[in-house]
Amino acid sequence: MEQTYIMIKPDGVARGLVGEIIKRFEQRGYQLAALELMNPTKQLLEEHYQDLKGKGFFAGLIEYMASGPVVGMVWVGKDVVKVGRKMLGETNPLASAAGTIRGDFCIEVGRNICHGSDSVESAQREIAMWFPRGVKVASRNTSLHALI
Ligand code: 3AN
Repeated sequence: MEQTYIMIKPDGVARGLVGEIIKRFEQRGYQLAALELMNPTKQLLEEHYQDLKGKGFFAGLIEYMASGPVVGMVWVGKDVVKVGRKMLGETNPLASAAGTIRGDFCIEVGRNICHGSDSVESAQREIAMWFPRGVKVASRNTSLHALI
């Protein structure tokens, strides 16, 4: 089953949006497979955002991400990478539709509440990086979701 890495950034945690974000993924029908509140090192954040190293906002992004605890999660289910990104909204919150997390809760690209893997390959890389001890997906009572 497909997995994705979703991270609630320091602003999302500070604003008390952890429960709201978990609720949306649960209600959609996805399964939570791992969750950790942590204070990531700059080294881990630089590795996570390695593709953005050349960008002018990179140093500020690392500072902000290291400024407080984040909540890292692995969510599992059908097409969860693509659908998870849709649920998050666009990178720029102002371009995000109402009903998405960014569209409902923020207006600044530099404070956009959450991260979601952008492909199945990135998800595998990010899950291995953030949950190095591995993730075990419990079998689920599928009768709840059998018709979905
Ligand atoms: P996404 O998080 O939607 O996949 P990326 O990977 O392009 O978007 O950017 C990663 C993070 O970098 C964003 N979530 C945002 O916090 C930050 N970021 C992206 N573009 C900008 C920008 N123009 N100015 C400031 N921060 C940015």
